[in-house]
Formats: sequence, C-alpha cells, structure tokens
Amino acid sequence: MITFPYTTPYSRQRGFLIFWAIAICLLGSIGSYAQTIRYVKPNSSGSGDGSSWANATNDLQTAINSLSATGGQVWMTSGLYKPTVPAGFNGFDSRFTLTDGIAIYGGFTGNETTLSDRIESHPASTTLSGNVGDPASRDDNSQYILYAFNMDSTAILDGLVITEGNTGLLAERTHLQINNCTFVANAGGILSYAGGAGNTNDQFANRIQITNSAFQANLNGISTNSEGGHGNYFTVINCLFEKNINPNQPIITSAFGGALTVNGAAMSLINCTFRNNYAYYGGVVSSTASHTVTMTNCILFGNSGSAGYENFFPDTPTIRYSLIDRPLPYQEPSVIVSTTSPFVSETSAQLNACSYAVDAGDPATTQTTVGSIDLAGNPRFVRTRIDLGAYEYQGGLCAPDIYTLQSGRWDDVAIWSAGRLPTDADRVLVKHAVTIPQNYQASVLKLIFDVSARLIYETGGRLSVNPLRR
Ligand SMILES: [Ca+2]
Ligand SMILES: [Ca+2]
Repeated sequence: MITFPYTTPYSRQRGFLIFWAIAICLLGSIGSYAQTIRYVKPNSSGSGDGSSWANATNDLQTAINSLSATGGQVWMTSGLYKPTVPAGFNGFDSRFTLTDGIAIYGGFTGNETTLSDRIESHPASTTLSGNVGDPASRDDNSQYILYAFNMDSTAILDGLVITEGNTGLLAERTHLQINNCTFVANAGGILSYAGGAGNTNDQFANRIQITNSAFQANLNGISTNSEGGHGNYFTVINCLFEKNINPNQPIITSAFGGALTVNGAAMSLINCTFRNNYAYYGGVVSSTASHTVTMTNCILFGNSGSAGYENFFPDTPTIRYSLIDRPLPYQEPSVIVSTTSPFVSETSAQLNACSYAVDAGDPATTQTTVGSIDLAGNPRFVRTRIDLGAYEYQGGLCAPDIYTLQSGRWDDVAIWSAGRLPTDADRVLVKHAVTIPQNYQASVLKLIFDVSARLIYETGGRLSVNPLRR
C-alpha cells in the first residue's frame, strides 16, 4: 500500500548535491552572472511572478517558460502540483514540458536563500501528480507528467515525487540528470525513446543519469526503446526498484519487464536494489532487442516472473559484485548467491547486520563512481569497502560465529571459541596470531581481523574466504 503524499528522498544525496553545487559555482564563475531563480509554491503569493518566495507562482510550467531564454533554477516547496489541462483537451494531454538549461529542485520550505539551505532532514514532499480531472479515476490522468524532448544538456530534476501518471517522465532524444526523485504508482516511471530512422547523430540519443532515486509500485520502472539503432545511455546509481508489478500482458507499449525494460540501450546499474518486482517476462528486467546491461554492487532479491525474473534476449548482461537469490548462467565469480534475505525487514530495503551484502562491493568502487551518500542520506562508505545495494549498513559488524581465544595453529580446536574448527559457513574473527599448517586447506564464509590478528602460512597452507554459495 502506497500512502500519499509520498516523501521525497532528496536528503539522500548530499554528495551529488555538493558535486552539482560545485559545478554550478564553477559555471557561475565562468559566466558573468548568477543563475536566475524562479520560486514555486502550491498557492501563489504577492505578485505571483515567481521572482521570490514572497512573490511565488503556483504554476511550474510558467516558471519553466520564464527561464527558457536564460536558463536557471526553479525552486519548489513541498506540496501537491498538477499540470494544467489545456483548453479543449482532457487530462491525458496535461503535462509539464522541460527545457534546456533549467534545473528543478523540490523540497524547499519556502524561506531558503541558497540551494544548500534546503534542510536535508526536512520531510519534503514536492509531488508532481498526474491525477488530473476526476480524482477517483486514472482514466483521465496525464499521459506524461514530465516531457523532455531534444534537450542537449544541463537539465536537472532533483527532489521530486512523480506519481499517478500513465508515464512519469517521457524522455525523447534528450540529456538529463535525475537526483533524489521518487517515481511511484505510475504505469511507467520513465519511458525513454531515442533515435530516429537513419539518424546517427548523438543529438538523437538519450543520455540520462539517475542517482539516489526510487522506483516503487509502478507497472514498469524504466523502459527504453530505440529507432534507427541510435540508443539510450543510462547510468543508474544508488537506486531502489521495489514492487514494480507488470501483469501478464504489458499495458505500456513495449514495456515487458517489471523494474526494467531494456531495448536499444546501454545501461550501467551501480549499487541498485531490486526487490519484489514482478512481470510475466522478467520482474527485474526484460529485453527483446540489442542492449548492454552491466550490474555492479547490486542486489536482486525476491523478484519473480512466470518466465523468470530476468529475461535477457538476445544479449546477456554482465553481473559482478552483486547478490542474487538464484544463480544465473552468466554471473561472474564475484557474485554472491544467497536465499537468506539481506534486508532488515519486509518493509525496509536497508541491510541487516549479518547480510552477506555488507562490505561485499567491488573494492575499486569510489566516491567518484557512486557519490558519498547512500539512498537514505547516510555515508556511502562504511569500513572502507562499499556494501551492495542502494543502502550502506551503518552499524557495527555482525557478531562472529566463531573467534580465536589464543594464538596457535588453525587446526587446533583449543584456539577456537566454539570448541570446534571453523567451517565455510562461519563468520570467523581472528584476534590472535594463527598459523595455517603445511598443506592445510582452511575455509571460512567471512574473515574478520582484529587489530592484533596475524595469519602465518606454512608451505602449501591455504585459506579460502567466502565461498559465496549460501
Ligand atoms: Ca484522474
Ligand atoms: Ca561497507
């Protein structure tokens, strides 16, 4: 059950905000004048021209249009915003149309003077709803709540909840940055159309980066399609895909998957969590045309589909440093297969202390790749090595199953707390100097080192860590 208004998670991504703030400052210093800002509240005030909080407009589209020549930023307070139904049309034709060079930020309280003044713990809900017309009917809702066409760069959506549209965002031949947004209870979250027959110019491609955002309770999270071979390029980081349920027959054109439908696209997914998605053709992903999909540091758990939770055709994806609950023929050796839930509960996709996903990410992952903040707004890196999924576990390590009582030889039961030798199902804490005997094969699930720990290998002595098959 989704409760409205849904809370936007813009607090999640301080790192990317800082990045963009720095980028904007640099742009500002290169240019000769500051960005123009338009202010939007649910109810207009003062002159209503959007020139300040005191004179805020209630019309997002008017604010966007007023910046079309100069570019700039739109700041929006919490509240519910619906597109205007054009005269002579019905709700299906209502939408907000985006423009180059304009960044739209939600989650303000209405008294901030700088972007960084947004209170990051503020329970913001700047909600763009496509439920126009009869509130009790979806039949007359917006076809697209947000429409992005032919934008070359610099457009940003940040801190918005996008809900109850037939499609949340339609992107055509456009470049776009989406941060801290929630797409919830739409038919399709994002529909990405690229190309045009015979066109090969990059102008016809979609290049979209999505960070620290959630796709929940849509029929389909993201769907890409392409004409003429020119494609969709997606980078998706620190995102949650949850309970996107696409029934037997695809309702959205070409959208067969639950979380993802990937056709004519190169999609890189980093630290994404896919949980409890369902579609007949693939709860996590369905593809019927050329694609390149790479998943790194992801969690795929509890997803289903009558034809499997993934349905890659004709190409196979790359899945590395991830946790999945059923083995896949193309998974890399760094993938953990586990049917033990990595999550805190059925209602939270945060990690539990003993999850295999904790500290299991690609060691090469850095803040440059994923930013410094996770989906909950907490530090993205705890204990140096990044976790899997959209959330970083913030607490202390899971209690070990067995730990050393004293220094000695690995095959001596007397040095171990459990009165037995460790097995490959144990989280093992080494607190002393331990010798692995000649030609001895030791196996553990996870190895934790205390500051004074030391391992000494005799000739042929070996230790295998984390067999990754639980
Ligand atoms: Ca309606
Ligand atoms: Ca970690």
